[in-house]
Amino acid sequence: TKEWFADRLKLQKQMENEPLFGQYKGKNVLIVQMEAFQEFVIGRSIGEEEITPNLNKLIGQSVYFPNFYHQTAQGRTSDADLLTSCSMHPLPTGSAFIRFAANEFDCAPSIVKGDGYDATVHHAYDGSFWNRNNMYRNMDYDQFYNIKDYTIDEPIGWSLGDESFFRQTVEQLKERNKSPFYALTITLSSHHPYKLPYSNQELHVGELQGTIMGDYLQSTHYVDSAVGSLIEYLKDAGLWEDTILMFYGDHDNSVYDWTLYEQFFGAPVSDIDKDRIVRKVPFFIHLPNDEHTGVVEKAVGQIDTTPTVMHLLGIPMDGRYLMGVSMLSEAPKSVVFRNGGYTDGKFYFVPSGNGITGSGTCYSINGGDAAVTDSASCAAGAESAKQDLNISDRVIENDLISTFHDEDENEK
Ligand code: GP9
Repeated sequence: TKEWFADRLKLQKQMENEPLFGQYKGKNVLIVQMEAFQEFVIGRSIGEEEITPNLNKLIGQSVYFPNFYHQTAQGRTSDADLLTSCSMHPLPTGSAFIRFAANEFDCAPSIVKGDGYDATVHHAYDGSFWNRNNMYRNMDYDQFYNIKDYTIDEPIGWSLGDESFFRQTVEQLKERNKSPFYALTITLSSHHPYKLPYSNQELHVGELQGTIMGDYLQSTHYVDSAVGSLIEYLKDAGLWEDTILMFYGDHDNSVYDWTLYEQFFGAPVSDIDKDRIVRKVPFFIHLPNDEHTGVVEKAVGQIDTTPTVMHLLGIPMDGRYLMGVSMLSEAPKSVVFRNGGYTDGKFYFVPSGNGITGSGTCYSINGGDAAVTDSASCAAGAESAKQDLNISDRVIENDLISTFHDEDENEK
């Protein structure tokens, strides 16, 4: 298992010789994990209205990854957090946040703190949900701002509307007055069942009005306007030009009535497209002064998020046990899904049944098009996906990162 990480480190180290490495050393990092926010709404309109006008504009000023996949399983939002912050796969059953919160992980907050960062996490809900109180303490955050730290002055859905959540979060960061900071913010307003108060339903969804898809589009439109406000709050606080801002969706929206998608797209959806729509969430990075804009088509996943942060901040990954590779690096790597499927951008493998047998359908991908191809083309990739998942499970279930750290310490 440790040899696997030694091999992975070779791939991870490639970023150290690439031009972006350390270009944003010492900048603040603000990460926005958006609840159930899927890629298919980005850049789309309904009637004459853009669903996500603020994100669309910001994406044009950012590095955007349209082929970014969520890799979550039963632990849903907590899996997204584990994948992005700690660069490990979710468990086959349950949530690592609940089952293994006492284990050692190399998560982003503990890494950046070694470089002098103040690390906080912000989520306007009960701190015990997904066992966050315990897990965040273990992840070494300096503070977890939860429901108790927010005034519920905009009641939406489960708790506080994202608009007010962002305003109060920026106030919290201002009040801390620590520089540089690393902050993870987890939104909630677009949580299932997506029912917004009537006064917040600003989109005209036509025939989808009154359906779960119509409600979902309304809620993503609301989140988008909250993001527009977040940008203004950051500018007003004088933080905009000193902050790397990252956005990603945590998981799919659990709307599986495909007739509603077909109604929305105005076209039939094939089986492979269904798989891809469910797994794709947006990911983009806004860099200070709108630097380095563009669309990066490569296939990347949530597990690659913390290595990407390290790439920009110039923090080497030696002695750390992370499974991802920077999305900004040229190093080749595929995206592995918990069901044993994977994609490397050229092929996309959908396992059949429970994924244990290794059989399934192999598709060759050409931009938006996908065609069934010879299963041999996916055999090596599927085998390697299985290995990655086994390694991750073995590490988490046996607290192996703690053992690795002890061994490394003894070897010094
Ligand atoms: C609750 C929130 C929702 O705190 O993060 O989690 P989910 O139900 O989407 O996993």
